Amino acid sequence: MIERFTISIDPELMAAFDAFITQKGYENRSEAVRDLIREELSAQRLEEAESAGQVVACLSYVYNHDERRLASRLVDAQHRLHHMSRATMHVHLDSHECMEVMILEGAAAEVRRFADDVIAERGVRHGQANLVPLRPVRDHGSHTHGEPAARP
Ligand code: NI
Repeated sequence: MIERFTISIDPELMAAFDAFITQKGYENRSEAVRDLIREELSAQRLEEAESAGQVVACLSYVYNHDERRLASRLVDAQHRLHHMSRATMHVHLDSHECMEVMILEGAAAEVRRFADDVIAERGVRHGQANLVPLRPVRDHGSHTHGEPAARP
């Protein structure tokens, strides 16, 4: 069941929003609005969870592996935080540049601190962390991963 609602908006803001939609490649306004609402609600849940809550996070960054001390500092940091690290992917972009993507899970504050530390490292560029709050009860039985749902 889909709910529909109408909103009032001034032409200038509408034009800016339409430009945003085009730039982001959304099919239509509804999809863009849904994503913005989800993002905002998720940010709010994240704030609520920030003190004690658990999150999963995707941390990505680019660095030059010729900076030996940086490369080993990053590896040291990853080993120190191994209890939060779910997966790390290292991609050699060219003969010098590397991109790493880390999936972290842990207390929101601790994950945030680690991500901020890595991003702030000198020589780390394009650092970004996307924290996703986990629901209080993690129920993996109620959704599928594309396979047909089991019949009752
Ligand atoms: Ni590399």
